Amino acid sequence: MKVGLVGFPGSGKTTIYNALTGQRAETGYAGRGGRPNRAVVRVPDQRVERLAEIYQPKKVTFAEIMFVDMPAPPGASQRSLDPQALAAMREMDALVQVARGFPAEDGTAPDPAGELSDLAAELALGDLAPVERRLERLKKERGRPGETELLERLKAQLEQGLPLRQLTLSESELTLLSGYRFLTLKPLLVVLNVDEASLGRPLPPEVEAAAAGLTVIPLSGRIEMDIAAMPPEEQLAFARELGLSEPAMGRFVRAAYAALDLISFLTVGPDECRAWTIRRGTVAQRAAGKIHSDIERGFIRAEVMHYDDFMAAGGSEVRVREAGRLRLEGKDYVVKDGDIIHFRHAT
Ligand SMILES: Nc1nc2c(ncn2[C@@H]2O[C@H](COP(=O)(O)OP(=O)(O)OP(=O)(O)O)[C@@H](O)[C@H]2O)c(=O)[nH]1
Ligand SMILES: [Mg+2]
Repeated sequence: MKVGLVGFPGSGKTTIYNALTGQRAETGYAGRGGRPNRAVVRVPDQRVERLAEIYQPKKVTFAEIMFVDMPAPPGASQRSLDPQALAAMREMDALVQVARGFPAEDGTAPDPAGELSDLAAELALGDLAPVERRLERLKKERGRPGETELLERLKAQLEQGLPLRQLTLSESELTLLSGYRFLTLKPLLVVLNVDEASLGRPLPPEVEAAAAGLTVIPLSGRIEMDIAAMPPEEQLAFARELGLSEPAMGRFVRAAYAALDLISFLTVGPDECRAWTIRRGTVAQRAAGKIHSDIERGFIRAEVMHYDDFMAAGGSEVRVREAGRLRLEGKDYVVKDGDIIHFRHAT
């Protein structure tokens, strides 16, 4: 999954990127105008670790997220996004807006609520342009049935500066729209980058209002970046000393999975224990395709035991089977978080 860190210049995107990935990309003005920073991180998952202890596999593989930190162009103005930035954002599966909650180096006071509403307006404008272009074309050529009506609906929403994700769109409408890769249809999460002193304070009401139902994760980028740069075995103790339950990565990933409606299923065996990330609601046959398209195509059935049942049975597949908790599921079975699955497939 590709997650883009977006926001206005100097909001702390690169700092948060370093905090989440443990990288040491250059922050501040020196980091401006370069290429995007990219890093793949593993999603912490104790279940995978426990399973690996039981199976002792040759390989252990965690779910992964790729973070992309988009640099502001040199000389970027404070509150706008250039077409290049919009294009790069379209490539992402999800977006994380970093909003500045600390005074800037030049003393400019923070205005995170303003940044949230300004970015929302920029994204809505970015989506409005292709809708208007297509509607213009549809005056001269025949579109697909219902296309004009659908696009008029989107236009009305975007003209009010509102995101498309607030509309109720059917599966077939979403399919028709998939080529646009609309920015305001992508899952969006907000990181409020606050000063050390503001950690633990409740969210300011104006930020809550501007976030309009989005998940807001308060983080102190600078502290978290320092934590992420420490040896792994010292990170937890240091975070606890600062009154944080754990380093940013774990807190962020949990909030992000919940907000993005992501879950993990697991596969086990002597070769590999592994977590796979899917959208909630994915059926077994589609989930199999995460592993390999051949397994999806030749899908016969899924043998499923839940991680909790497996652990309750002392980590023994035989005992899970005896307890009647090993299930055979068909292609339309909706996969649950923590399902340990063995796919039977024709080759
Ligand atoms: N006080 C404080 N300063 C921070 C924090 N996070 C970032 N900064 C500072 O804010 C400045 C900008 O941070 P960056 O991470 O480079 O911001 P950016 O969003 O990547 O900036 P551009 O790439 O130029 O758009 C740097 O001087 C950081 O050290 C924080 O949590 N607290
Ligand atoms: Mg940066």
